[in-house]
Amino acid sequence: LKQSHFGLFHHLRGISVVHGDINVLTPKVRSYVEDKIDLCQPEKIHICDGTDYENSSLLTLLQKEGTIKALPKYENCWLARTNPADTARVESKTFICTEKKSEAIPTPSEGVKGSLGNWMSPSDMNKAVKERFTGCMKNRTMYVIPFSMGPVGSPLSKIGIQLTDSAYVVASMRIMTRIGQAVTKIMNNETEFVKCLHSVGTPADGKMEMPSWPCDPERTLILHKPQANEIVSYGSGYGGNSLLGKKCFALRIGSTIAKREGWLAEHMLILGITKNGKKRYIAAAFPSACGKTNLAMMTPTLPGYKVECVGDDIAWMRFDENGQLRAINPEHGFFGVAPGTSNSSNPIAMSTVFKNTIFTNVAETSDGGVYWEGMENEVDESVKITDWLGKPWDRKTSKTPAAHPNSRFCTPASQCPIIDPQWESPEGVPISAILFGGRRPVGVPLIHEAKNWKHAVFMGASLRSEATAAAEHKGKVIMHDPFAMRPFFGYNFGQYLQHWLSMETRTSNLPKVFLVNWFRKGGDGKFLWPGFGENCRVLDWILKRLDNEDCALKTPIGLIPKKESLNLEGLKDIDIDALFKLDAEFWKQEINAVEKYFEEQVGKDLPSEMKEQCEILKKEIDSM
Ligand code: GTP
Ligand code: SPV
Ligand code: MN
Repeated sequence: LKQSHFGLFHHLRGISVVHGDINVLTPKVRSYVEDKIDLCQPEKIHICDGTDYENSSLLTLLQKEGTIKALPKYENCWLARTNPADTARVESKTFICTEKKSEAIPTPSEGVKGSLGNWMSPSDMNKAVKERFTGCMKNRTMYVIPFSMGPVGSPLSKIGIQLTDSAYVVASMRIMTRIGQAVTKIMNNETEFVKCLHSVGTPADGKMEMPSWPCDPERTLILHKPQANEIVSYGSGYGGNSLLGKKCFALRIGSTIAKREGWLAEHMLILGITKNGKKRYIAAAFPSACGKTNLAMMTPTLPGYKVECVGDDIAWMRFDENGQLRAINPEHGFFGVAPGTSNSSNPIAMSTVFKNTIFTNVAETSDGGVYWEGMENEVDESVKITDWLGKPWDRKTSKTPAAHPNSRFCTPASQCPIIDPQWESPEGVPISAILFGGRRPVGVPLIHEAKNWKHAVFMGASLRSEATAAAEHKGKVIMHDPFAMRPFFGYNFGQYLQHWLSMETRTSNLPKVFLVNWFRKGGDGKFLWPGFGENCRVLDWILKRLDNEDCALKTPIGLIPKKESLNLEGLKDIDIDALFKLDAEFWKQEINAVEKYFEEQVGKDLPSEMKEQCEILKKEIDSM
């Protein structure tokens, strides 16, 4: 027998295993892999062990293929440029596959197009998979990535096996999740796992637009089969489309598991905040590109506060035996929006990302570094810039952005200087408050508190926000984005609401819930609130409320800070009246829009409590 670098040479279904040991795979995993080998017909198999040796050989390969280039200004940092047709999640090509359509999505009214997810039947799914995947890995390597969402071995964690033909995906999954030997070591044949199949694909005509970034945008499809704990993703190498542990597993499949098992899988950051030696944890749901990473890593401007980061995108939460809500961050890295990140807005991210990081679709500097909108003060004007498309770019004359608005850094969470000491705690951190938020240029105050749990669920359900570059939506329209989860529900949103409402029966210790809006604008079109580190002033008010301080004023829409209770010390030129102004006309329209949305989009699946909340609010607003 020949000896390879890591053990014995083996074959799976006649295909040679060029790296890793097939004996680490449980019989169930092995049979899943064999099935997909028959379908995809790869040239080679590579079983990921997660070692540094493996990672550096993959990075070398990616360089050779032109997918990434080194950024010599930093330590072990890389720049990837994608095919310009593959730069964000594609929500229109993302489907939940169940026997009955009503399990996956609510039934919209006659003539209305549903916007709470897409459904596909199992037979259509099989057909779509067959069409796209048959032979799709010819001349390519199939990588087998065993990974854990959550600390390896934690009772709250879940395991996945991702098969992919992209080394970029392997290198990114290694940062975003825990992969390799650590995971296979704790698996036995009883261990359940989520099946994740991914291929960047090959266009039907066989012509690859950009050989360094293979993809098939025309036929891209991201499928989820909750009943089988299965994900199938074809045609895209980008972020949430290809790093299947993230949105596909941790949110879409995760939310269906959570519903079954009685917990919550949410699009939320988790932060710890310490004031006068007392520490609390807060979870917050904002839609994509609306400030989670920034809040999770914020540097408080007020003295005496410390913020620490548990996670910046996803929270898995459940009530423990004492009725305390506890959360883990299932991820192991940050896939953060680059533009807007700077030493003034997010110094913590800036001190996290300049080692061991893969940057995607940012601009490049002539001294071997990176550049994006927001870094104007960090890069000398004499330095030449190449934009995300690889073209020369000039600060003064170029009309397009240097970095793609959805360009990202993919960086290990452990490098974050304020990573919370408890961030990998297997039991999770105790959550005292939940925040919802979005981009609302008009009408919505800086902060208000929910009156009770049903109102809190209503607040989440009626969340709206301006569209961003994180998906394919165009323009600055205000979109409904309930719970910041609209693109990520794994099952019928009506049942999701029911699940949230049912939390009231699980504990007598519910977290307090708030809605924040950093993005309200004045008549001059400028943000009324400085945001970023100054958001600690809003967190400070939340802490006061958690201590049951009498600092809240009742309004028709909820509780807002009493005069003087929001600490504005040292802040200049804040138009506090404009930040908190409640306009009856605006709120009438708002509640009407939400009511219409519920009726048209959720219909008979809407829990009656939501309708009741609409009625209560309408009455209160009428008395404004
Ligand atoms: P996803 O990773 O897509 O889920 O996004 P996210 O919610 O983590 O958003 P992120 O923190 O990356 O912020 C996105 C954009 O919003 C960046 O360009 C930020 O600079 C900007 N932003 C974040 N916080 C604030 C704030 O408090 N005020 C203002 N004005 N902008 C902010
Ligand atoms: C988001 O869009 O919410 C993200 C980026 O966090 S992605 O991984 O593409 O989903
Ligand atoms: Mn996100």
